[in-house]
Amino acid sequence: MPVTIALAGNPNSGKTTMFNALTGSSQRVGNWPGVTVDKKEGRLKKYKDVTIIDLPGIYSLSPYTLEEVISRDYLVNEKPDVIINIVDGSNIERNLYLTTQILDVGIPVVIALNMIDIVNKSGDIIDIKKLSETLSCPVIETSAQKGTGLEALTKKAIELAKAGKKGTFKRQFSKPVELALSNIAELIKNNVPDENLRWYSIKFFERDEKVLERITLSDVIKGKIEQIILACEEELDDNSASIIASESYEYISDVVRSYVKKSRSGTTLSD
Ligand code: GDP
Ligand code: K
Ligand code: MG
Repeated sequence: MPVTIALAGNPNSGKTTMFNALTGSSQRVGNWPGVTVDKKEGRLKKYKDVTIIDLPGIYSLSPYTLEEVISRDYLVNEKPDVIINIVDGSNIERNLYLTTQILDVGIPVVIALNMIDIVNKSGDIIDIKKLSETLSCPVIETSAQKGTGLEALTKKAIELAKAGKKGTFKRQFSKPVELALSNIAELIKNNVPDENLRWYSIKFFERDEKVLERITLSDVIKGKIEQIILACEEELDDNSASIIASESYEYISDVVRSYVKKSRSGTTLSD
């Protein structure tokens, strides 16, 4: 069975190094449709039927930059079988912002906790098991530069792709937001793919224009969604997109506080 793996991660997380290590000389560079951003594709070494797509380096899946739009369109519309999310372990808190958004999409994800050589040298300790449980996805320690962990990473990615199960991650937003999301989900569930329902509910809640353009809903439904959003905005006294962003940062900082122990000043593990 042919498998397509997408590599996604922040700039400087080691994506190019990882892509080169995984694909060797089998790379082809083209363009994403209609734009001049490079699209790199390759075959996984020793696996002729495994294609790896290198997505542009991004900090989030918001609709604001060309790179973000390319990445989200690819993940949501083209649907790779599995996503390898490269996380710079030495900058974990910043990198996890993109991770939560990738997990929301609903495609199976494996996290490559990269730069693990730097993490280990620094003496920081990341509780991989707890992190993996919390995010409901496998976390594999890698050093793209030294070539460690890559075999385990690709093995896990192929295994998930072949199992064909959708992601099960569901972070809890605050009660008013969860209520709004489930009401929105009820209204849009016949218009969007099942596996992406959570993603679309969040995007509708954020009034994400790119999504509003793509998914056709009746004016009545649109009006109902707007009422749901307005009620939540009134209750939380903030606009919907910034509610999602600030609750995301809170969630990530909780995760990091619980599962990452910094070696030096300012230990982040609570007590
Ligand atoms: P990209 O922007 O995500 O494509 O990142 P690059 O692959 O260009 O990597 C950024 C820098 O980090 C380069 O200098 C790499 O050699 C280095 N790098 C990548 N992966 C690792 C790793 O696992 N450990 C260490 N120590 N350095 C790495
Ligand atoms: K770079
Ligand atoms: Mg790069």
